[in-house]
Amino acid sequence: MNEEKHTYIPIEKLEEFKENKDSIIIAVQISFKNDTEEDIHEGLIELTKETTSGTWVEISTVTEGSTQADGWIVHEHGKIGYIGIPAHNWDLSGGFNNLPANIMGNYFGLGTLKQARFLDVYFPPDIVNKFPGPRFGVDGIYKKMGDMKRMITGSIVKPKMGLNPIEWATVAENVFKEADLVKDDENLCNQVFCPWRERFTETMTRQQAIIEETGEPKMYAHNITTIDILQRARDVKALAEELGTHHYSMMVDGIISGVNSVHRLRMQDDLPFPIYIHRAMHAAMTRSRDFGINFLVFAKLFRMAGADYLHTGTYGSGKMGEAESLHPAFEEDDPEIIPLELLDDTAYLNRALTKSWGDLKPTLPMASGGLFPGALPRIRRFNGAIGNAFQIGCNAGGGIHGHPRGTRVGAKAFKDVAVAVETSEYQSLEDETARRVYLNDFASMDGNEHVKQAFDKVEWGLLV
Ligand code: CAP
Ligand code: MG
Repeated sequence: MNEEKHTYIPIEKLEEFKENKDSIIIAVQISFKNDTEEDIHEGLIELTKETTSGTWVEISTVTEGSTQADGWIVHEHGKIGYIGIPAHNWDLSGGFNNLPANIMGNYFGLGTLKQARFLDVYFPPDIVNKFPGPRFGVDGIYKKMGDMKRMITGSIVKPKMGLNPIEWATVAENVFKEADLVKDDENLCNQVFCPWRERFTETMTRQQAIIEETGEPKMYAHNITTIDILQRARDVKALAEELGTHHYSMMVDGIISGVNSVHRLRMQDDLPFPIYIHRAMHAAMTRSRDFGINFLVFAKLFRMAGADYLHTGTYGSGKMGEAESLHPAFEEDDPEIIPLELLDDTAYLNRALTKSWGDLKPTLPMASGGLFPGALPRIRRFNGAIGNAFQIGCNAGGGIHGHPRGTRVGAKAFKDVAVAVETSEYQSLEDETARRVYLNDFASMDGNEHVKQAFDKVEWGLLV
């Protein structure tokens, strides 16, 4: 069991997969009693009963028919159980409001379990294809961004709260003058100090003027996470039509409002706008190694529900994560086995978001959280190593507004580094030293002082 304790077998790689491929399969890591093989098996039986048709004691009301909803253990791998759940246990008419109780409901509360971490989920293709997936997807988003052949660069207006609409829009305008995307922060919506209508109007008016002046594509992800998300989306659409603009996405705090709210928004054909999912609050469930839900599960659900953009981390280059290494397994399309601790690495998440999956379009991963211009080369290298090249969005809040020469110059530095790492010369460089030399030479060129100031800023630096 020792070697197994530290590895994970992707569900589709199980030797028992073929005979279980028409069922839902969940992978859960548990701790039970003394964690002997027998204890783990017993704990998995308890978990299986609790998440399908059973309860904590034998009952007299079981019928021959009721066993159609029973779950079973597909495979055991160390402390990980792969549990089969009949596909019909998911009331598809209930969408993503019925699913969670079937795959991540009661078992976290079982007092007998000393650990329960939901690692991964598999759905049969005919379930996956019942969901719409992204309306635009990676290609559709890049088409809206003029098919730019580089990472999309964006910013979150900071301070994230407290600015009035004019102040907010002025910061946004300075970003739009250089970079591609501006988003509301996760907690800014319609506060008294920054009503959404005024913020949207002031921002989109400025954005429109910059688009007309430069001809460059721009995108504003406007937070509609409110009581009635669909009504707010329709109100935003009506205001945008009044303003004569359409360069915006609907941003939803997807964990907070629920996958179902994203799916319902995606199903509105009168609201054909990109859906941008921020994952605020995810860490309350994803960070613990004892009880929780791996973000990989949410990434799959949000892709099915229709997320065009989804925050998935920074390959360990920012404030939200430990520095990540690029495990060789991630350079394969479908690794047979991976180190368990890497299951929520950005590389694995981004592969899940973008690899072929039923009829679903790929969702564009967004990297955000403590980023700065000098962080982009490392992100580009990791993204290229998993086969996604420049197809990723990168946002910086403090890493743009904290530039010594202010927001506009910070946004220019952020965008200029994204351009610099796309040159064929840079892309041909194999080793870290050569890449570092190239970028420092680039920063030392006349006219690139703003980049050098970003690389020299002690809290930022240069990651290749
Ligand atoms: C980043 C950010 C993002 C989180 C998201 C923030 O600001 O706006 O919401 O980083 O993290 O509020 O911290 P900075 P994740 O660029 O100033 O750090 O993408 O992991 O959900
Ligand atoms: Mg934020």
